[in-house]
Amino acid sequence: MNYKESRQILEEIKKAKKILISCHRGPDPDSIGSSLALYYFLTSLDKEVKVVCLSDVPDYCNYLPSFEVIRRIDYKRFDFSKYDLFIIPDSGSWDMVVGSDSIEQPQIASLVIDHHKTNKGFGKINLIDEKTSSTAEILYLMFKDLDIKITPDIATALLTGIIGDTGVFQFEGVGAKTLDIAKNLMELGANKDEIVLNIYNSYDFKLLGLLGEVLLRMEEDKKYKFVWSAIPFDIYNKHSRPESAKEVAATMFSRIVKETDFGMVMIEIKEKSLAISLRTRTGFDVSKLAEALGGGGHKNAAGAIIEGKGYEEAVEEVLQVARKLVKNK
Ligand SMILES: [Mn+2]
Repeated sequence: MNYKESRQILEEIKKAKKILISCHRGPDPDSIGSSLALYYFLTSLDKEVKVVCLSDVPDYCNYLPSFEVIRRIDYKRFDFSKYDLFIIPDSGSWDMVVGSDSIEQPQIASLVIDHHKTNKGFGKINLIDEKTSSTAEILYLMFKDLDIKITPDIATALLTGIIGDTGVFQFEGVGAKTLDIAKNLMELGANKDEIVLNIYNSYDFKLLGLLGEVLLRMEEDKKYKFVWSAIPFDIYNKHSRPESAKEVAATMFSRIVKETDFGMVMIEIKEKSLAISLRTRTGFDVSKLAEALGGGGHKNAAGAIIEGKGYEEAVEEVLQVARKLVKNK
């Protein structure tokens, strides 16, 4: 057995008739792939399943079958009472699911399956393994525990999560175990080339203008060894506010400069709301920085949002917190 929780999770699933699955806000390939892998499995058991998300779902994962079942919902008005089980993959906190701490968790049984280091376990059952590359990898190990048949669709959804969360196996710490699972998923029918083409080589041309702005504004802090770039709302708005911009920019540009340890991309996504995306270059734990800024994530990739402060003030705060953390490291 990989996980002692696997059996318990299956028992909860067997008991339930109507199951709700939620992606996290601003869903990424791991969130979408893990949610759909669960959807394929649960519908094969004849469960009634609904997959929901707080945000718009980026269409780069639309090669996954039944992608269109994922519905954007407003959690403030959502009626949970119709469901008897709530499965939450890849969300490090309740806030990541609903976008606000002021919305209470519903009374129905919940399963939290996740690999975020900062996850404190907010479900009835929590399967949290921070040593895995992705939630998709946890699901693979859980399906193996339970002798669940991994169909080509499940394999493709799980490999989507792994490829998304490892930057195509690039990130530090991605090792033989993850590559072995990826190999198994390919043998089970996952199409690696289709996944990479759709996730990494299919950007909207309009996004390039904003990526150009990120590069032009990038600065290097030589003393504290990081790079950073900040985009105010008017520039973001001028480039039609692409939701994936900060993750794409952070992954592409913030971990490639020699003699730096990490990088930050900050985008003012609406007035007084600065979203920060962090990536490590050398293993500097950016989840600690994200936590110090009120966010969370992984050692390699993390994020936060500063709300209620003006642009200049928020950017200055991020820089100060980063410098202080490096100094005390
Ligand atoms: Mn993930």
